[in-house]
Amino acid sequence: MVDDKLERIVAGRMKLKARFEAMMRGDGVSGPSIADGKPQGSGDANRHGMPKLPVGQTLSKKWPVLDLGIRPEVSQQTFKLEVDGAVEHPYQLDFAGLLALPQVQDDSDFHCVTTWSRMDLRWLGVRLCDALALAEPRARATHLMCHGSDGYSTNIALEEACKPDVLLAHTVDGVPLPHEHGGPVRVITPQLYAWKGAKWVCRLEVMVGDRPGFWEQRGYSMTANPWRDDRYG
Ligand SMILES: Nc1nc2c(c(=O)[nH]1)N[C@H]1C(S)=C(S)[C@@H](COP(=O)(O)O)O[C@H]1N2
Ligand SMILES: [Mo]
Repeated sequence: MVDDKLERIVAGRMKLKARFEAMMRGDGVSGPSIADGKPQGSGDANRHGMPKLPVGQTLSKKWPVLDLGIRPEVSQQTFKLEVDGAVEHPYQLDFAGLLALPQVQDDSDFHCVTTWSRMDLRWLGVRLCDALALAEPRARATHLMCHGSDGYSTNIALEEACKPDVLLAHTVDGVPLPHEHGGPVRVITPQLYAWKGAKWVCRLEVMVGDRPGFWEQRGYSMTANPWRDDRYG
């Protein structure tokens, strides 16, 4: 980790943090916030007395695989992530580049809109916010489209994308993220339904304004908050 890169991350993070804290407060400049200010249901340590499972969810001991049935040929050797769109500094990251960024371990839960939840997965990866900060999202940027190399896409608000438990994850429960679960690298969004986390992530497209991704075009919720049973429409 070279020092100037770290400085850029820290400076970028502080700028983004101030911006999205203001958005969460609903400062009247960026419009009303759709994000919750407090972490909800994100791993045992962060559950803050919330019920263990959001309404309508069932605990699953197994970890089902849910995707479009297309398994792209991507490995740690061929992994490439583009960060582009409404940013000052578009850039690319390979797997070594991802490992060179600050690594974060976090325990969190995984809620699928099809009603199963997996609890207390131990993830290792890079904060999505750090990866975005390096690109410096433009002042007018509001949302992010995450693309998977199977052609999948899903949209999230930047204030959700910048929550500290949203990771570009490469390791789960001590092992490299299995390919069927989106390895080598996927996004996880513990405070939103799991479809908001792109498996085999290959592109982070920063956007000015919102646009529906794959499931959102088919009637899934733009916001996807499990604690509000915010599944469809
Ligand atoms: N690239 C990609 N990411 C994806 C999907 C997909 O089809 N393609 N499915 C989503 C859905 S609907 C869910 S519930 C989770 C499932 O992740 P899992 O297969 O690891 O359980 O991945 C999400 N991310
Ligand atoms: Mo899902």
